[in-house]
Amino acid sequence: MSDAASRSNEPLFHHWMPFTANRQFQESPRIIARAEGIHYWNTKGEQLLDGLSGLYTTPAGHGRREIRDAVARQVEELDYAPAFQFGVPGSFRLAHELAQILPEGMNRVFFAGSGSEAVETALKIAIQYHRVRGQGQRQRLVGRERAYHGVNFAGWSVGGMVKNRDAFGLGLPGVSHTRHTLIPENRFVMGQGEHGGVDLADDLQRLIDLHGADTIAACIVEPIAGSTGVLVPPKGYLERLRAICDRHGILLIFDEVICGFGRTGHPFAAHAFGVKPDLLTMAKAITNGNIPMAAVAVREEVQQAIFDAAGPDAIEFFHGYTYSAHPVACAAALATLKLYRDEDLFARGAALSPAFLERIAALRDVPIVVDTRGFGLLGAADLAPGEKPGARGFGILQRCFEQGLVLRVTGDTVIFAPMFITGIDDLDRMFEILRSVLKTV
Ligand code: PXG
Repeated sequence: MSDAASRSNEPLFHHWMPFTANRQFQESPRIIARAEGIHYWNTKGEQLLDGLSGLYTTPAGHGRREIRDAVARQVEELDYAPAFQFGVPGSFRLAHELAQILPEGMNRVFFAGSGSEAVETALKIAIQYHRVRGQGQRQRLVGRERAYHGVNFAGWSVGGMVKNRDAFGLGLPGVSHTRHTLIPENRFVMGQGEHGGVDLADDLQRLIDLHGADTIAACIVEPIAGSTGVLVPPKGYLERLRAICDRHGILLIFDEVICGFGRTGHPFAAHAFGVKPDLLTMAKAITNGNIPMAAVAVREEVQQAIFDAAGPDAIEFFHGYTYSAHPVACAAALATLKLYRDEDLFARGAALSPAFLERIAALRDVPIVVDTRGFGLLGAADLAPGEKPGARGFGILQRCFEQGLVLRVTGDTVIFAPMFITGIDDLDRMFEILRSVLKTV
């Protein structure tokens, strides 16, 4: 045992863990103590394969020296400066670099500290945009069933994960949801399904018919719904959403907190699917997970409308966080983008995708696997529930960890999101472990 945690007798119960069965965890802790490349080590010094790129955060691999050095240099040079009415050099450089890889015209970037904050920011920009253009009645927000847009109030309100909503009351008023896009006709399809795209997107039109377009500010979707189990948009779905939004003056927001930075084989899912939103949220892989950071990219005209409405010396947007454009996060992000460029990592991820998707699809031969889905380096398999929904999934998580594999489980769905630097042998090992565990549950 090499780490402090394994030697200490400190109780575990003081830390109230997020999205975790705390008491169950305290009974059998899964503690990750060290990481490098595509591996973790637990407190016993045993090696684990990271099949989830951190938490979709770390596609360039753990322990990248280039990022560590940039962070260390930045802490030495400027650890922090006030975020409001003052600037730091890195944020302007970073926003400029992001604008080079974002869809054309999405070249205004607002920084936040987490994906949840980025979502709140995007929704507030959307509402203010309409207000400054004399359409303050456009306040309704449209989300989707099974969506995950973080845990803050607007985010969970537009989100559609039932467990994330039901303990917290009514949420934001004026929120409507379209159906999710997982339909039986597209079962076992890898990539985009042929069925349902237009019909499902037309849910937005139905909400417009019901509430009136002039009450709707924005429609927010994850291009691929990640957390809920990798729901790939059927063909034509995103295009149809875009067309409906255009026809009715509704802003389209892509939440790319998971999809962004090469996960789809392209810089952003907007590129992968050829549909451009008005606002785009990103987080996680922006710093390769090394330092918390998130951002909202905004179409130039959206920002311009908000700027035009304010006096030349006025604060245009009464919003921001203490850690918006934190200098250390900016340094980590700049070093990360450089790694993505220097090592051509998005292309490397794209090149790995067919082998990955093939292995996900091949899980179909396991009797308890009832669906497989995937796109780029995001893949999932649904399992038939065991005696209680979620029990089988949790058992798999636990046993995979014991066998040396970290993946994600939601309910009875297993999710893989391998790093872009993963080798074929590593992929084989991951699926070998999963398959051996699937035989036991
Ligand atoms: N939007 C999307 C699409 C996300 O996936 C958030 C917003 C919120 O980001 P923050 O940084 O506030 O957590 C997310 C986060 C999982 C899992 O296991 C996914 C997320 C977070 C935690 C767990 O799928 N995504």
